[in-house]
Amino acid sequence: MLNELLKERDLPELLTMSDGSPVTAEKWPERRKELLRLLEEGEYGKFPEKLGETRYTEKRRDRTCAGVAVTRQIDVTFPAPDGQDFTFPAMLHVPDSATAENPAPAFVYISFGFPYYTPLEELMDEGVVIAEFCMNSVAHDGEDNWTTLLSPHFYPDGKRPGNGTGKIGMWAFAASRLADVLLSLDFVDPSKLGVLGHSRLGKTALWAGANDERFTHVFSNDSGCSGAAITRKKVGETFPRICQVFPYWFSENMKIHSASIEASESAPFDQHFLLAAVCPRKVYVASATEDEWADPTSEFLACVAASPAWELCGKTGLVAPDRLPEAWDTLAEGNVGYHLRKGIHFLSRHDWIRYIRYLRGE
Ligand code: GTR
Repeated sequence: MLNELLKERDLPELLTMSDGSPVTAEKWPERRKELLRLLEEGEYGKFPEKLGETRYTEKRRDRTCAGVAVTRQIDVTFPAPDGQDFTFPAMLHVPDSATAENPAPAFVYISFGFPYYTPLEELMDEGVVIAEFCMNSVAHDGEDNWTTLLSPHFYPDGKRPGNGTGKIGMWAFAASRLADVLLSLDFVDPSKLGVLGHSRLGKTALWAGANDERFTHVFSNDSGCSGAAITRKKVGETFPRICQVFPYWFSENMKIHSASIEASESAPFDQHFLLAAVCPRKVYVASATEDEWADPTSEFLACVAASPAWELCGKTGLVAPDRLPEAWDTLAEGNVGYHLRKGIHFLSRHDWIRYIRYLRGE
């Protein structure tokens, strides 16, 4: 049944190199680079290059969560493309159980603002480190003609080349810089480093995780259009609509593929390329039953369509019965994970707990 549903989407071939030759396991790293290039060129813009060391300073440290954790407020500084330093604030939430002797799994959590969607006491009780930053302290989530925060460091004259990064790329780059910080801490287990975001920040987490191979687990919560959801025959939000409302999230070139539904359905990529670019690492997608704007079926089908990449590399992709998921299904056995929560567009405790279990390898 799932194969039939995928056929109807008429997706671009994942396992054919751009020169028409078949992708082999040996050629996977090369194919992964092609996928990233297609997504850079057509959708998000070039993923920024790291130009030097990331530094941080601690501004404040408090005991939190009834005294079982410490929250550190830090400023993270990295060299921007114009040669100047850029600094953004972040929070490190560290449960007492995370020590050098017992390093903990950790998430970079890209947030809408402190403390949205963050059930911190439960998260600390689960023993995971959370490093969060707010998108609006890196790049303003609105039209600013590239004049505020990180944007003018990329486009000092306000002009952006066709494949110049959009705001999703800037947020994703900041997630990588916060990973630099986490990976310098001895109480973090580098073999369990997740990146997570909800909705527009789920798109961002996928883009960060697709590019930065230090993220071992990549989590997309209700990311929908231009995130985990297949674009071809998607319901709810479409490329034309998202680019009309949020053009600054994407590259200028994305306008080519968002000019019409037909244009979006003949792009040389679809969103299963984004999930597959995480291979051979792990990617996990979650949907909510009432989130029709994101389109749970198209999010699920992207997981199915991306899975052959893992199978080619001798790993399991999504392990799922041959039917569409039902509410509360959790499919977390493979290197592609998925769950369908009942309810609305939201990052809930149910979602967090499943992500934590997946990150821990349970
Ligand atoms: C909506 C947008 C979605 C999703 C959502 C969110 O307005 O259409 O793509 O990103 O915002 O971020 O909450």
